[in-house]
Amino acid sequence: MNKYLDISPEVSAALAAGKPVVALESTIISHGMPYPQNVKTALEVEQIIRDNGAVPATIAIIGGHLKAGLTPEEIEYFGKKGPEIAKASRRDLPVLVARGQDGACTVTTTMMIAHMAGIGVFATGGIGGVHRGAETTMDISADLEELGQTPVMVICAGAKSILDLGLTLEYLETKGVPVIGYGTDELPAFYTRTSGFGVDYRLDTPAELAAAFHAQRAMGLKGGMLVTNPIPEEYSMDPAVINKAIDQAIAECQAQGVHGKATTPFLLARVKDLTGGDSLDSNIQLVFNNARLAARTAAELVKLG
Ligand code: PSU
Ligand code: MN
Repeated sequence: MNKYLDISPEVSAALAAGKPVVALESTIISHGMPYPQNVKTALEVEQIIRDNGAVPATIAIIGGHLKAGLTPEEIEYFGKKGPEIAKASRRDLPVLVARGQDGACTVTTTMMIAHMAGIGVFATGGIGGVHRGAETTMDISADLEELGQTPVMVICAGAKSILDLGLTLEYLETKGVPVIGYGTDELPAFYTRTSGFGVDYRLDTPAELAAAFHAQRAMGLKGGMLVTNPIPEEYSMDPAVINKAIDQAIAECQAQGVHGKATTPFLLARVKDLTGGDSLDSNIQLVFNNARLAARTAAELVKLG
């Protein structure tokens, strides 16, 4: 175990006892939602995981330590500081850790730290992917590379159409990442249940998800698994409304020359502002939905040894 890894006593005890644990990211707290909804949501997500029989492990970098399992005070700190906390992807870890700084973990770094800690299942909202226009900008999220090399199951609500969903699926195919639809044959597009793109496999129960991931790990295959769980019908949004906001956000992003790690947070914030509170509400509900599924899947996974 590396000396920078710091697993909370509760998470450490759960892992040692073979109990189910679910990892959660912290970029969604610091960069993905406004304060105080971010803190309220993060704490509720942890409660939902407990209510469904697993232990939550929110993952972040604090003072240069890779933390698996935060206290409510630490979650409040990440929520309140918001974007002042560096968004930490794989390339940021060495310098942040060496300097003893804080970092909000993206899907990439949450997968890395979850794996270091021995946690196999991770719930979030949406993943990064191949951006629209990537054929000239080369903006492809490190999340896709991580899915190609780190054995963690990521349960999300699909990807937002701020991305090129077709190219994102092509990239995942190249990297050998199974894309699973939970109860659906179609890739969900975060705010909406459909996208027009098919997934690789449809699985219908937490036990089936656990069995597939168990087989992947037992074969020693490197790489993760992407489970896409459609937003509950009652919270899904009108595709015309959301797509209009996304198109406008992308146009503003290009006009303002936003690039690099700032692109995704910029687009997410603009889409939220342009659609009022509706998209934030949907965003919160889909994270709850993913947390429930992750806890149940982690509970099935521990039965397989
Ligand atoms: N997409 C979302 N919500 C998010 C993110 C992406 O719908 O909160 C965050 C996640 O932390 C993800 C990161 O890992 O943005 C991807 O950033 P980038 O595109 O810069 O790799
Ligand atoms: Mn990028």
